Amino acid sequence: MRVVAMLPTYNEAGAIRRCIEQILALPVDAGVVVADDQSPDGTGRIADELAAEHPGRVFVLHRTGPRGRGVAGIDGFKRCVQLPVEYVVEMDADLQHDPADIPRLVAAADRTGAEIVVGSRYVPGGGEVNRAADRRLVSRLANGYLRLTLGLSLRDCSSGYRLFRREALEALELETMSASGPWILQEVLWRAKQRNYRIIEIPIRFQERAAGESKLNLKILLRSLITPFVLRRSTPLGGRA
Ligand SMILES: Nc1nc2c(ncn2[C@@H]2O[C@H](COP(=O)(O)OP(=O)(O)O)[C@@H](O)[C@H]2O)c(=O)[nH]1
Ligand SMILES: [Mg+2]
Repeated sequence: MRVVAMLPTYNEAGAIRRCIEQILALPVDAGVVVADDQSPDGTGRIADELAAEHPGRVFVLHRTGPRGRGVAGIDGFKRCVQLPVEYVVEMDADLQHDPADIPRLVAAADRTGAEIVVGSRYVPGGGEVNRAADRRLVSRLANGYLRLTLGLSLRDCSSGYRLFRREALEALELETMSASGPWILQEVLWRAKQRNYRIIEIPIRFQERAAGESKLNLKILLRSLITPFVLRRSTPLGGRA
């Protein structure tokens, strides 16, 4: 396997099968790690079925204890870096991130040698498809703010669709990350910046959800917005991205 996709899941029964099947059918040799938090809708069971259908290519973590996009993502990453792959891709399991973009993420990393390739909504050619104007505006504003407060030159700081070189991901010291929720996305960028990683962006079209519900809420948004200050306090001297 050349690349493994890490899918954090909570109640994604409506999309998980199609998402995984599309990843496995790609022209790159790809596997999947699912990090499920005991989804009440049976997402974990569907993932287990796929693991049985594709032995050695689909792995499922059934997490116990506190749930969250952050902690689940870290556990998923830890499983991924144990696999002999070149690249790890994190993405939503709800098909808002199109699996067909994975080969372009891989090609960009191959071409540039960058440690991280971000699937970006805010570079030319990228965007959001069929999304409500208010959600688009919130994403935009939050992004501009995160860019400034994290001190990054990245256009899309809250994209959950990103590729990492496996060794570079491992070197971020996953076990010492603290974010429990989706603000893990910013913590990872912050660590990458401190290590002077090269982060590049390629355009993606972010889709509206076809099934299931977003877990994003006001509390998560506010927590994400204070994250840069929490990170700065813990590690004041960042390098340059
Ligand atoms: N394991 C796990 N996954 C989660 C949790 N919250 C969200 N996710 C997953 O993280 C991804 C992004 O979440 P989503 O609600 O789609 O965020 P949005 O795209 O910003 O609306 C999806 O695959 C979710 O199923 C959680 O608490 N635990
Ligand atoms: Mg989503």
